[in-house]
This record gives sequence, C-alpha cells and structure tokens, in this order.
Amino acid sequence: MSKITKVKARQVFDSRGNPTIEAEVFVKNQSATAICPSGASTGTYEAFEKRDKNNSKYLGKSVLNAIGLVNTKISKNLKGQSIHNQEKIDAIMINLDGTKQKTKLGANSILAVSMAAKKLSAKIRKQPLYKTFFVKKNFKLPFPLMNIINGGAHANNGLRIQEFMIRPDRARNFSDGMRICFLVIKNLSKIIENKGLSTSVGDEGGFAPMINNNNQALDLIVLAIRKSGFVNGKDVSICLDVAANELYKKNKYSIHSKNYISVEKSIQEYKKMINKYKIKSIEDPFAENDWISWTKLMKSLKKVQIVGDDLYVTNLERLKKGFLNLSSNAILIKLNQIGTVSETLDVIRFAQIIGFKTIISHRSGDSEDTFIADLAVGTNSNQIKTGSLARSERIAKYNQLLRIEEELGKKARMNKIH
Ligand code: 2PG
Ligand code: MG
Repeated sequence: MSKITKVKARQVFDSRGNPTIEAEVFVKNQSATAICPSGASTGTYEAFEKRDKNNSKYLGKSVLNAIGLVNTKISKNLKGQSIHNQEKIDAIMINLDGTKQKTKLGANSILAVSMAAKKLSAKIRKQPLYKTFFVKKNFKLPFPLMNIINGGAHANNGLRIQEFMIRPDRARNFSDGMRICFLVIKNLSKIIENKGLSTSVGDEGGFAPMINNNNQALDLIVLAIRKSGFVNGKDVSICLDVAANELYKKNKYSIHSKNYISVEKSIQEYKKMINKYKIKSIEDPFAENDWISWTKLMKSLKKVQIVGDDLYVTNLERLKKGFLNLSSNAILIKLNQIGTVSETLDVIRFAQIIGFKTIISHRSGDSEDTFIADLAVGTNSNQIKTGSLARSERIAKYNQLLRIEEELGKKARMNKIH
C-alpha cells in the first residue's frame, strides 16, 4: 500500500503577487504539489484563509503560520495514511481543525494538502488526474466562460458589474470554443484601442478600460462578437458575474448605476439588460443573505442561468437551502471556499442530482496550478470559469483542457449547457 511518508509546505506567490501556500505530499521518493488560490470578492460564509495578520514583513499577508501547521500537525497526522483514501485524508484534517469554517488550521493549509494528495494518488496510479474523480467514462469538456471585461473588485475602472464573460455556445469542441473566444477577444482589443481606451487588463486577464457604465461594456462586447462574424445569443452568449455583495446597502442595490435602487427596480433593470443583450447567465445577482430576492428573480426569468457563488460558497448546507428556496439553477464551485477535495465533490454530486449546472471556477488570485481543469472534466461539469485569454495562470487551465481533449481523441465530447 502507498502510505504518506511526509507532508511539507512552502510559501510561494499568487498571480496578484500575494503569498500563498504550496503543499507537497510524499510517498517514499514520489511527491506531488498543489497551490491554494485566493479570492478578492469573498463571501462571508467561505472557509477561513489563514494569514499572518500581525506580521508586517509581508504587510500581514504571509502564510508562515499556516505553513508551520502543515509541516507539524498535519504532516504528523497524515503520516501512514493510504494516499488513495482521499476521504480519510480529508476527514483527518477536518477533524484536526474541528471548526465550522476551518479557522484553526486555515482552509488554505488544508486545501493545498488535499489537492496535492489527490494529485499524488493519480500519479502513483499512473492515471491522468481527470480520470480519478467520479466520472469514469464518456468524459465531456466544459464550456469556457471567458471573462473579457473586468470591473468591480477586480479592476479600478468603476464598472459596477465585476465580470463580463462570453461563452461559445455553438462550439463543436473545446479547441473550437477557444478559437471563437480568441477571435472575439482580439476584435474587442481593436475596438477598445480604436476608442482611445486602454487595453490593459484586470486581475483575471479581461480588459479593464476606464469606462464605468455596464451598458457601455456590453455594447463593446456585442460589437466584438459581430465583428468576429458571430451572432450574439446564438453562437456566443454574454454571461455576467455581478458579485452583488459588493453593491448592497440597506435592502438596496447599486448594480445598474451608482444610485441605490430597490430590489423590484433592480429586477426590472436586469430584465431590460437581459433582453437587450441576450444575456444567458447571471452570477450573484443579489447579496449572500438576500435569499428572498434570489427567489423573486428566479420566478421572474425564463431560460437564464442563475448562478450562486457567494450565496452557496461551495457549501452543502447552503446549497440545500438554495434548492428548497428555488434560489438559482446553477452553482459556482471553488475548492477553497470549502477547503477539501472531498467536500467539493459532495457538493458537485448533490448539485447534479438536483439538476443544477455546475461551473468550476478559478479565484481572482490564482496560480499555475491546473487542478480545476481536470476537476471540470472529471465531474462532468458543464462550464469552467477561468479568466480571459491573457495571463498564464488563467491560460494554464485552458491549455490543460486542450491537452485533455487531445488525449481523449475521438471520444471527446462537449458538455451540454441547456
Ligand atoms: C468570483 C471570483 C472569481 P474572487 O467572484 O466569481 O472570478 O472572484 O476570486 O475575487 O472571489
Ligand atoms: Mg463570483
């Protein structure tokens, strides 16, 4: 049996230049590493990210205490465990922590180890990572949700909505989807440049021009889709992440402009926007505790994907509540919101049983780690959201999906989005 001999962690840096944890799990002389990502627009109910708040060496952002816990407590307790028993490995860390939001050890310590263990198990079995989740045959590639204009907490342009994305709905295969997104992005770049605006990019690689009106951003995208020879709403769809937690005050929202308006008015504005721009998916349209407004929106819309991110934080209890309340029809999946691979898989399985679409997602602070690309294929997730066609930490995931598609060869299929 392959037993864990040691677990080790080190401090590395994420795509925003902030310290983060890389864990390395060993079985004799073999090992695998994994890096924990980090969000900017985080939900209150996410698992805890442990940082050295009182250590000024890295402005309070280092993760040295968390690393110390991996090298001592976690390593000691995982030593001797079978590398192939992921659930046991995760359960040991969950129990060792013992808190609801993993505040003792930090979800960043636990997740880095959990992912590294999963990778090492696949490596020892000589299997590609995507084949070691719960899908065992008929693998499908996810549709990319490419974030091509950044706003909100991911840019400093004043755009209310955080992410403006495109999805190549009629892509024949994954590489065709990439080509479609490539064309739209290159055309968008030219359009932005011709308007005398900057083509510099935000945290997730999408353009961050100095515009502050949602419709202006949407107009640019519609034009880029048309210029690329595609039909908006058919070949390519526009999808949004509003990240409304950031736009909420006293039962009112400032989604559509700087002015705070009621939920009813916000819904009316959403409807106008959806009709005008043929928007197919909206993530976090309302705040994480505003369950009633989510239900209202769901009841007033047809055929639009409503995605819970901060609402669910990849947490089974919150997802169950959302299912009972008819809050959404899709869930965003982020491993570090919950903190272990096993718990993430439980949430994906449950979401699929209740008929929700599952969308695997990066964080705005990410790394060269491509775990989520394999996770998307290995769990039959319909979509993956991992930034634009810019910045290597984003592209690394898309490139990994291209490799997986090539390896599957003729057997490769695109997932379904409807
Ligand atoms: C989101 C994510 C990823 P962050 O809100 O969906 O795009 O952002 O990682 O900052 O929470
Ligand atoms: Mg989000």
